[in-house]
Amino acid sequence: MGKTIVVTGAGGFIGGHLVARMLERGFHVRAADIKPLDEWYQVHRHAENYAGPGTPTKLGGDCRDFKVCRAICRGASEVYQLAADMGGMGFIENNKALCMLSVLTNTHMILAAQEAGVDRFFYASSACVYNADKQKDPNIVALKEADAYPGLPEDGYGWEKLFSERMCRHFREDFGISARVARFHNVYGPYGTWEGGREKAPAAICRKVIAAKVSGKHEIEIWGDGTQTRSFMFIEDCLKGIDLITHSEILEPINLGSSELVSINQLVDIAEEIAGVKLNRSYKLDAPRGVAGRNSDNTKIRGYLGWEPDTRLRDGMEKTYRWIHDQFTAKYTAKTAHKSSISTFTKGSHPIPGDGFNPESKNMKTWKQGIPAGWGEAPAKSAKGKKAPAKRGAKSKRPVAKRR
Ligand code: NAD
Ligand code: GDC
Repeated sequence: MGKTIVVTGAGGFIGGHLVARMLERGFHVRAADIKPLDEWYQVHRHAENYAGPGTPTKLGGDCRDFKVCRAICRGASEVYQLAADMGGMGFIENNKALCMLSVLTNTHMILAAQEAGVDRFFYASSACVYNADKQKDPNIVALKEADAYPGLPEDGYGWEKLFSERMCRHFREDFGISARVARFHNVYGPYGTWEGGREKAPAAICRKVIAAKVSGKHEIEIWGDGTQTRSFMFIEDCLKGIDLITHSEILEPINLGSSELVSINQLVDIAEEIAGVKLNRSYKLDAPRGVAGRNSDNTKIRGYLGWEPDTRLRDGMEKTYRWIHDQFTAKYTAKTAHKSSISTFTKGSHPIPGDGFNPESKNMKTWKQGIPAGWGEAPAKSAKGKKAPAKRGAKSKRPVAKRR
């Protein structure tokens, strides 16, 4: 048996593809994800799968738990840290605390990888680390790596990524781990999130166009005014880039993204053309919108590798559309198609002055997701005469701010 490779977030979009790639190459793969196996986009039976509750391994796949990280990293040659609680703009704008909790996963994984003495540790960062002031114009100048500083990243998710990039750097400098970091720019393709609230624009637009076609109601709702610009990277390019960067001597965080800039209106044009329909467009201006413009400056990656992501958006979208179409028609009919667009996160959040709650947060009750599995509450019963320890989450006497 060859090398042992660890992929976390393996039940997700990029992780599922990466496990497939590693198995094709004959490696022994440990695949971990917090989700139960039946919710993974791709389950590879030849991998050693560590999944959420109710699935084969006793240990589970929650990488916030150091025990899990240690077990999956033992004896491994390479670790790909992709696990993160994340999604498209709808999710990350309204769930900043959950996004930030991913630092726990990143921290435990790099500690475990360091302890295991791995040859390579790959960390999936994001274009969301870039300074917001440099992304205020749809006709954006493409972002080069230095534009991450001075730090003003996407609130919540971007700070988590920037902090964790920095941690990789200091673990490398101080402890010698061979860490490599890529800043992914919006990745799309088959076997990823296409409904439910965490989906990103390429999948969301495909789904909306398919719903319009299937239902015969030729309308589409677009978040923002449609002039905002992005570049989108096809999954095959992402996988190639991960491989090249991991096995390179590139020590700094580097862009891994397409430089084909389009507006969201143009993205809709492409999906309509693939579907062979023309839809009436409406624009939801209070929806999560993110930055006005974002593109990847690929000077560095071309310089280092003589390569950059080059799949044409039209070609990648065709493959993505076909896959989502199959998923959609397996689940919805003409009568039920409208239900596919019911998402929990259709409103953008607003900065909160002072010390308040985010009134649009839909996950007020899920903060406990940050407590690693197995760190149960202290037993309620106590020895006779002794005061029982306070339960975690028990009501404190301290006054708490009221929800607005
Ligand atoms: P995804 O949401 O499809 O996959 C992430 C997976 O991580 C999910 O399956 C989730 O269940 C899992 N996860 C969350 N918390 C976990 C935990 N505590 N333990 C184990 N697993 C956990 O996302 P993706 O698109 O495949 O993204 C993979 C990585 O790439 C993430 O780190 C993400 O931040 C980064 N990234 C992605 C994009 C993109 O456009 N897809 C862009 C920039 C960065
Ligand atoms: O969600 P996203 O793909 O994330 O949105 C791109 C743009 O498309 C936004 O301006 C959004 O308002 C617009 N949009 C229009 N309609 C829709 O129906 C829709 N759904 C969605 N989701 N968007 C719509 C992403 C992050 C990722 C990741 C990458 C890195 O930001 O969400 O987590 O890190 O960036 O590049 P985007 O590109 O803003």
